[in-house]
Amino acid sequence: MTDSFTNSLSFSLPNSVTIVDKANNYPIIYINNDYAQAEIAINGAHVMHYQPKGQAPVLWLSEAAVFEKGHAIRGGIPLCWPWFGDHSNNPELPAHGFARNDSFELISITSNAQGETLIKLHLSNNTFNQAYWQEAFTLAVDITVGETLSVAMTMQNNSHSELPFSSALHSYFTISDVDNIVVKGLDQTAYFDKVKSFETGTQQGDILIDREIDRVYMPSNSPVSIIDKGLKRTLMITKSGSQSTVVWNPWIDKATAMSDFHNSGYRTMVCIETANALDDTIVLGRGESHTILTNISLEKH
Ligand code: TA6
Repeated sequence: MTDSFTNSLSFSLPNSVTIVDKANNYPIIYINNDYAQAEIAINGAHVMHYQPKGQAPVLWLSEAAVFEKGHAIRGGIPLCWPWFGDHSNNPELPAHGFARNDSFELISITSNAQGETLIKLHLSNNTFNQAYWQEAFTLAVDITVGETLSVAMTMQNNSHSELPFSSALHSYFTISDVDNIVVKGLDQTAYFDKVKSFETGTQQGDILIDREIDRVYMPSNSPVSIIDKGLKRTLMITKSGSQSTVVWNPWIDKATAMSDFHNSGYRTMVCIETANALDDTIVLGRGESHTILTNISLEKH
């Protein structure tokens, strides 16, 4: 039986794709192609699961995640837009903007000649986001599920003046345990340490996760990798349209304080976020657009 959402589409789905409500009016795109299984919530255009064939899941998802409109899913790849972190002028506004909580329009789902699944979703001004942002915009999200997971977010300024946008593809990665991994690729990179009131520092060598870490590394446009001895694999994150990379693990106290973050979850996750954060804010003139892209792949040891 096809879901009512599927029946409402103006296009037919590839055989490797179904769409089913996970909760009331909360459709999820389920993909099972030759390369991987993946799950994408249409709400928030949120990739919540990506698991290459024969591998453990690549993206981490909290056991306490909440699936309801207006609440960001804890895990996967939340879209932080049109601002990253707290709003610079109004702390009342939702952290990380509204895109991750908003209802996107599903534009197309196709398979390419290589058997990858391509998903396109759009967001523009609506009654929900008008409360937070009154400027005209479009936000296009293009997701490719294959041997590599690719997520591209294209923001367009349709207003009559230039506008600043900060953003992040806030990727949560599954690891075997914080004791088993190192993060490579940011050696000698400057960072702002949000745990120490944005104190600056320079990364010395690989990053070990042995306490709360919340750092914005910049300028950072090189590949970052998570070497996981426990899962005997390396996760590789490459990107474009981004000069800042955020590394985050809440550790015990912050994880316990978040109701949608299961308490021991901090041990099996780390965020490596492809961002336009802090001084890497993008200023777009009238009609201009910018794309931020992250590519995620893995190598077995
Ligand atoms: O990207 C790291 C961060 O900005 C942390 O400071 C923490 O707030 C995290 O994002 C999660 O934010 P959220 O609003 O999803 O709980």
